[in-house]
Amino acid sequence: MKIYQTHMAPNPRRVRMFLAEKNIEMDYQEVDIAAGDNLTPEMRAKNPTTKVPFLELDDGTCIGETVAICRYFEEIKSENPLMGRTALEKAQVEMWQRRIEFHLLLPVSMCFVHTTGYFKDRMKPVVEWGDISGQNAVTYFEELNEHFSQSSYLVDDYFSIADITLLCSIDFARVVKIRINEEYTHLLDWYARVSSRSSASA
Ligand SMILES: N[C@@H](CCC(=O)N[C@@H](CS)C(=O)NCC(=O)O)C(=O)O
Repeated sequence: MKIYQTHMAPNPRRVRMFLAEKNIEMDYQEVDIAAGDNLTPEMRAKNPTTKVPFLELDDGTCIGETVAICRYFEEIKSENPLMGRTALEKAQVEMWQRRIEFHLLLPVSMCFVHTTGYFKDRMKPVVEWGDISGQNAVTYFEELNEHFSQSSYLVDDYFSIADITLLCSIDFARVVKIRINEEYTHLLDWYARVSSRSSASA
C-alpha cells in the first residue's frame, strides 16, 4: 500500500503525524499539486476528488479523505488509539475534530486559496472571501484559548487526532501570516506541548 501526498500540504501532514503516533511505516508517493499532477486522468481514475492525501491499497482500492484514511489505520492497528477509547471519548474526539475542521482548517484553507491565487489555474479566487475567512480563523483562537485554560488537550488529558488536526491547521495558518496572539497563553502552551511530540516532524 502507499499514500499519495504532498509534503508541504496540511491534510497529508495530518495523516503522516497520525501514522507516526501509531508507529506505522508507510510508502509515500509525492504529488506536485502546484503543477497539477493531481489532476491527470490517471489520478482522477484513482481519486475522483483529485485531493491529497489518498491511500491506495495493494488490491488497488483507493481511500480518500484524511479522516477516512486515519480511520482505516485505527481499525487495523488498535494500539495507541487516537480516535477515542470509550463511547464518550469517541464522540468527544469527533466533536472536536469537526469543530477544528469547520472553524479553523477550512477557513485557513479558504484564506490560502482565495488570497494567494495558488490554485488560480483550477478555481476562481475571491480575495474578499479569503480575507473574511482568515479573520474568522483568528476569532476562533480566542475560543480555543479559553478551552485550554481548563484542559491539556482538546479532549481532557487525552491526546487525539483532533489535536493533530489543530496543530496542522495552526502551522498551515502561518503561510497566510495568521499566528496565535501572544496573549493566548493557554493555546500557546498547548501548541508547545503538541509541537514537541516527535510525530510533529513526520
Ligand atoms: N477533505 C479532504 C481535503 C483534502 C485537500 O483539500 N487537500 C489539498 C491539499 S491539503 C489538495 O489536494 N489540494 C489540491 C487541489 O485543490 O488541487 C481531506 O480531508 O483529505
